[in-house]
Amino acid sequence: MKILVINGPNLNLLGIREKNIYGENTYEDLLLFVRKSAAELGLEVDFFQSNHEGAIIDAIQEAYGKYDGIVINPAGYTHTSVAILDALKAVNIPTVEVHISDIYQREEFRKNSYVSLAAIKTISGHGFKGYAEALAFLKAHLKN
Ligand code: CA2
Repeated sequence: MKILVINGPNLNLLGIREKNIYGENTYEDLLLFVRKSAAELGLEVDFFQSNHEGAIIDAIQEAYGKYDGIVINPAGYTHTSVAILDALKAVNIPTVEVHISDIYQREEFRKNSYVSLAAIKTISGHGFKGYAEALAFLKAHLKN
């Protein structure tokens, strides 16, 4: 099973600022953690990170026919992007949405997620572990 892990804007800066919200670990640490979790589950993973909405949409479109599942942390675009929602709906690849922080316990504007409308599950506030949980959920979902 092949899974594409997509991370949105500013997540490449993890571990640099806002450590109280997103933790001490860097984006490279996140990739190592997700790669290890995927190997333990017997899943193949590829990664994509971009600060640009259109590039994320291109990556979702290009995933069609190549990936069995998507794990996406759309970061700030979670709360604004109908276009990313539409792309996920268009390719119809089982998608789990992940947020490192708990978007429901922060500012009001973070409580709305457009991407949730296309996701089979949303995992929020579990830190990096949320990505491993997303992979396990996709594996179980794809087996059925
Ligand atoms: O909790 C999450 O994973 C978020 O998707 C992270 C986004 C935020 O806009 C969402 O509401 C929740 C922000 C990612 C920004 O990451 C930073 C990393 C280092 C320094 C500053 C921001």
